[in-house]
Amino acid sequence: MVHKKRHELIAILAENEHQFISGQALSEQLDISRTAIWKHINELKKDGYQFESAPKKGYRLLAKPDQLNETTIKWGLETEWLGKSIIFKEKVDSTQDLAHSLARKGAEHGTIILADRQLAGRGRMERPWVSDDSGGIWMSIILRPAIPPHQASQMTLFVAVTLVEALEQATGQSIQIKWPNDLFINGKKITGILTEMQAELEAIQYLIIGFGINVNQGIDQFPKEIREKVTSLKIASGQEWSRTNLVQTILREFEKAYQLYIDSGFEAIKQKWMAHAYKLHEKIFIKTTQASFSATVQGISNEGALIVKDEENVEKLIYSAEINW
Ligand code: BT5
Repeated sequence: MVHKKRHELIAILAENEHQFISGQALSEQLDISRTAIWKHINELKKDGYQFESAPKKGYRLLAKPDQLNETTIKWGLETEWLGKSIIFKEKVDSTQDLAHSLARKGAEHGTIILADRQLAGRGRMERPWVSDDSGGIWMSIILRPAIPPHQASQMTLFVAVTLVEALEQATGQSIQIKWPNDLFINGKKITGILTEMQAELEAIQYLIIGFGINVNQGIDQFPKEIREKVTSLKIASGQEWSRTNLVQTILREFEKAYQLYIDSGFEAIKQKWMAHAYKLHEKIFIKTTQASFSATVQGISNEGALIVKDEENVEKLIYSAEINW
């Protein structure tokens, strides 16, 4: 109960970012005494919130801690529909699984699910995703797009482009997209994307877009087996980043790009994808169920397939394969 009031108090102060709100007004709105308000403020200070208080004027919120939660994300969030509903968990098995169960119960388009730590984060084909650490952004977005199911693979590429742009904008790092669903900095994986869908033949019921971004982990925080091939924004840039600010930038850019994609289609995204493609025109080695061959990367198709040219200069579309990059 106490925490509910504290949550409401911070929400009121956060909504009125630059203004003082009097103890009297807060006490009326929250229906608790002014002494109780003062006690909550002191507890919030211990959590890292900073306030200015002045006699007669009341309280004003100056800074929030870099703690991911619903309130810190909502404070300063510039989106219209994305993240209107935010579910935050300190600990969860997988935000992806929680998102599925919420979507089945009717969670609205644009609901986001975030966790500080995941105990069973997963990648494609049930591969484990290391995320038992609050240094990263582990997030799933529920979307209900009016596109046919066969276009869903475009969404992974759309998300890759959007995340690259948001992260480059926020951190100044140079990021590449490795087909189909990885983001790379300096040849190492910083982000993985997992798109899952519930659909009927003609229509998508919902999409769950999950992504994990390594933000403030040091290399020792990753298991030995993957240390050679992973990185974080901190490792790459030498500084820590506010996960809250990154989440806000991502949500803002995601909403803008989503609208563009729905209104104007895939072409603009394809161009941007090409501009960030990992190993574009370079040689890779491909193993499909039918054949193994070397090829050079050319781009992507509208269906989200990788376009390559083999050694005889014949163009091929790759939908799924083991690739040696
Ligand atoms: C992916 O799968 O890259 C998609 C990862 C999606 C994770 C998000 S986090 C929020 C949401 N909730 C979930 O439970 N999942 C989503 P895939 O392409 O299959 O890559 C998996 C491989 O990446 C693993 O086999 C490791 O080699 C490597 N890996 C695992 N953890 C990593 C990490 N933290 N950073 C970089 N690489 C990692």
